[in-house]
Amino acid sequence: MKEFPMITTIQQHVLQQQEELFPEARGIFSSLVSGISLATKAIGAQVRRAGLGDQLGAVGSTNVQGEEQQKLDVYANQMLLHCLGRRDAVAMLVSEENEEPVTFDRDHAGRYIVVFDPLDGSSNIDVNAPVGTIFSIFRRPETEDDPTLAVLQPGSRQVAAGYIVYGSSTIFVYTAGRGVFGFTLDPSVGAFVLAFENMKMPQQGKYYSVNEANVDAFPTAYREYLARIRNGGLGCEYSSRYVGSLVADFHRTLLKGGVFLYPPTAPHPQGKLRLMYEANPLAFIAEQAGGMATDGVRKITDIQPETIHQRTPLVIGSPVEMRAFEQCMKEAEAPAAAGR
Ligand code: AHM
Ligand code: MG
Repeated sequence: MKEFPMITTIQQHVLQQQEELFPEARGIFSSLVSGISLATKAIGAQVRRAGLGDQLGAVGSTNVQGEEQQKLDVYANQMLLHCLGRRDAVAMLVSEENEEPVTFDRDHAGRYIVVFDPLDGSSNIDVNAPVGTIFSIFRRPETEDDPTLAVLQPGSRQVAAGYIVYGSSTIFVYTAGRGVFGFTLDPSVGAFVLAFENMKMPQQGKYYSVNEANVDAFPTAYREYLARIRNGGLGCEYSSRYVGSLVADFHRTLLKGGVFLYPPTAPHPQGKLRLMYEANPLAFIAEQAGGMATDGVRKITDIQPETIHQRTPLVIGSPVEMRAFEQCMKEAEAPAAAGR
């Protein structure tokens, strides 16, 4: 009899990993991933239809960051809250679009906190560029009753993290601390199917990714680093690539190697990106794939957050580019220390 190639869906994969990693979790963790997968299939479908109905453009309100909310931001947020809020394992949901954590009174059943950016890069939708969803999962600390304090955990405590990129295809990338796996949405099956097994970032890439329009406002060490990259100081000829959609820029960096930077600038002295639902999940994935992530001083995953929507500078990428960045930071510190 002819043997047909079999597929592995994200649910099957998570169940297998769960048996190995969290035998005590009894399907709980996979139910969270199923909730995210369901919500993001619905979000992806709306993103693909953008322009056909009335989904494009702003709703006329701003979110907690003071940023204009797009209609699809609101839809994506509601869909994640709806699909995850019904899972018994969820104690709290924290979203870029909500000022405070959304809590569920489930006594001790709710053991996980899911933090997410429902639709990252949403200002790109109107021009048909890729956008994404980013998430991070923590255990709820047993001894902390205050929801905000329960959420404020460093990235090193993430149980799992991932992102979905709505690009030329829809791809779901996740880690639960044992490697990074990528799944492509097969629209004919309606499932995310394993397509990238144990993803590893190349040691060095040929792309650097940064909003160079801001370069005059970057700290000196960042400018020196970019000059080194451009002048062949890292032993390779680089090209620049910048979508302005973090998930898309990071996904390319994961597959092709290189470095992505969002440095501190004058309007954003703490950087623009958010620690808990942008930097942390991508840093966890980068580390699992053999890469690194820093805020210029510390590992991203070592930062103890002080507020839920806190911003951070982010430099993330392949080991060669990241070590060269650390070197630039050290050299910038040395004369400063000598002059003290
Ligand atoms: P958002 O969460 O409001 O969409 O903003 C985050 C986005 C990232 O996707 C992207 O890396 C960055 O903003 C681009 O910012 P800029 O336009 O300043 O380069
Ligand atoms: Mg975002």
